Amino acid sequence: LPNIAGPDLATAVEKAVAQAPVWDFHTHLYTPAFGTPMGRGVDHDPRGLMLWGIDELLTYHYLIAEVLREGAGEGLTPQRFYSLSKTEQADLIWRKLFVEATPLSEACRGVVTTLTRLGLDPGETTLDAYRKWFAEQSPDEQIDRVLEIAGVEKVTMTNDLFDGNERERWLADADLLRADSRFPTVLRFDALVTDWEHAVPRLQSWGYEVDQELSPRAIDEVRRMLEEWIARLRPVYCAMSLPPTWRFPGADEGARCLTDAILPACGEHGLPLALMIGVTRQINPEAKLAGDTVGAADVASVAHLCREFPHQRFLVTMLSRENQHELAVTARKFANLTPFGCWWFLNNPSLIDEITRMRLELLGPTFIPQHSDCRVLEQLIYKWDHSRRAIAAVLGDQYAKLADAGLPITDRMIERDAHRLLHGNVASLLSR
Ligand code: REL
Ligand code: ZN
Repeated sequence: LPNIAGPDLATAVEKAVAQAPVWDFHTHLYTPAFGTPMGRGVDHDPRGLMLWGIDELLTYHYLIAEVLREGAGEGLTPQRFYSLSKTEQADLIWRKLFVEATPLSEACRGVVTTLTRLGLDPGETTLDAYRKWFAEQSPDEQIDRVLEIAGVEKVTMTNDLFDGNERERWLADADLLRADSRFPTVLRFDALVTDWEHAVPRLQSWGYEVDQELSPRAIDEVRRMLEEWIARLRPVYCAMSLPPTWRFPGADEGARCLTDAILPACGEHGLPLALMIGVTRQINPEAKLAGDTVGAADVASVAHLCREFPHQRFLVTMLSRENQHELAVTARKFANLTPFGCWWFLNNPSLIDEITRMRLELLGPTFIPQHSDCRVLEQLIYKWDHSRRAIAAVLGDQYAKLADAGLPITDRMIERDAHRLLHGNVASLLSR
């Protein structure tokens, strides 16, 4: 087999990574079956969960955080921003971040990439032309189009037990599960571990006999609830996001919920548990979804968990840059731990580059380099476009070093690794 070297090597890697189908491990995307606020040929549902189109793209909370900075000089406050209609918010964001300023940030550049790859001119001064184009699309066709452009095969959802809107939809429609096999489900339940106090009245209102003390009876009831929702959703894994203060072992009700109800349920059904650690919610509550921040968390807690539950698969992403090295080293110690993604504030090319290099050097191909965390369908286009480029650059450099070390690099190798990193590792972890 031919040995590829020099510029040909970089090109071959870029091509293989660009073409490998993606299994996106974590998103907040939905299908039209969950309702959608807009689109040709559907009943509009203002509370629908499937977000897509230009107004949603522009009112992404990453961009809200940015417009609150740009607009502060002319008196824009979070209260004032949120008092506007969605259309007005999008108009304001377009004007402040794209017309009156150069869209230099990663989240802004993402909108430019997305519009361009949809065949639209990203240089419009108003949103009229974009709105007209999106209004002509049907949500189903748009899903097909976006998955095709982005090269994404599976879009793993986040199905949150504590989201009342989504919960009602699952209870009302048993067929939701069969809606679209490209969108696997995930059972998410942060509050069981992070906020037991407020979880109790919610669970009680749903008919579970739980108490603040988390009595043995309450543990059984949490188990019963998890069993019911696992049966209803058939999730590919269970998930939680946790604050930087989270510690394991712990003595509080949340820690007991984890060890006595959640992990036994995962064990029973062979479900991996994903932990997203390091988010401090609402550091600036007025900014709402744009008001969450990052804090360095405790990797030793992850190690303890992996040691105490050796048969449980853990998929872990951490939000702070400071935790990345220790997490990768910990994964060398525990084969039941797989690091995934460059989450949220880490989803920037410079940080993806650094983190992916570190992981590749420490773990070889045994990790999941990226997930998109998209909230709006079309974001798949830019998140994967930008991430693929960053991953290809890192992989290309690593092959060049391997070639220098004396190993001929072949197309077969490159394709195998690109496929593994973008798809295969997720598929095999979720089907084990
Ligand atoms: O799943 C999560 O907890 C986070 O990814 C989200 O809460 C966050 O707002 C998301 O949009 C970040 O990318
Ligand atoms: Zn997320």
